[in-house]
Amino acid sequence: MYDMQHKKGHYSSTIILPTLNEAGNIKHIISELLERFPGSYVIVADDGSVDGTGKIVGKISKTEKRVIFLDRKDEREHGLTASVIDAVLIAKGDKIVVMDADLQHPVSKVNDLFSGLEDSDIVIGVRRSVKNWSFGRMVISRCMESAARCYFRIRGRRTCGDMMSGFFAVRSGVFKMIVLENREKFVGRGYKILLDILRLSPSGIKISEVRYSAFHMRKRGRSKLGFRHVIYTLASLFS
Ligand SMILES: Nc1nc2c(ncn2[C@@H]2O[C@H](COP(=O)(O)OP(=O)(O)O)[C@@H](O)[C@H]2O)c(=O)[nH]1
Ligand SMILES: [Mg+2]
Repeated sequence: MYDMQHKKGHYSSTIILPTLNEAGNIKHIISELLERFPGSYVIVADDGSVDGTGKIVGKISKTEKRVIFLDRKDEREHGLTASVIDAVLIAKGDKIVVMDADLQHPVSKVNDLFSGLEDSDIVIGVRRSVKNWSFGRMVISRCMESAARCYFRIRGRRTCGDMMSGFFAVRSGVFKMIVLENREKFVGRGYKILLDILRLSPSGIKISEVRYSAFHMRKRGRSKLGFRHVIYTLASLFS
């Protein structure tokens, strides 16, 4: 199994969870990740949740050194992308996974993402299908995905099976390099950091995919995706 190095006291990877009002989910996902990945750090990058998420994570991080609470409530720029970027810059180990904190991404697939990094720089979790999405959300998602694919093809860049995935892994060195060299080109308030990474990554980067079918419905809390994020995604594409 991938996650063995912890036995030597060496933490080999970091899992980043961006959060905004995930009090109903955060405890659950942290304990599942800690149990399955004893050699990983978990960074919770919280954007000033008002439902107590920060309090819960702060408390856990006091007794569990593998949990790092990145409290962004006083930051000037809020947003999912900006939060992940800040977390990447303090991430430890040579592998980074980014996933939602709302239990929609299967924890059971995280190991496949990590393993994929043995011979790729970026490994993307690709959803086979999404059930129970509203018609509107499905249409917007498909349109954005097609627009992204078209734009990337025109630019001669590689596409992948889910350009908008929020569930992916990147080698730390590659991730930090892309962020440090292009910080101002990321759309911080945006929702689709993977698009920025793919757009800004140097040619020659090796990308692979891990398919998963279980994209769970949210059980607690609600989606923060709004119309403005569509605009930010377009900005990610065309800037
Ligand atoms: N730090 C941060 N996290 C966010 C923000 N918006 C959403 N999130 C988190 O990003 C993940 C995905 O958000 P969600 O609303 O579930 O998006 P959806 O799955 O596309 O509907 C969840 O863990 C959210 O708590 C934000 O502005 N800042
Ligand atoms: Mg979600």
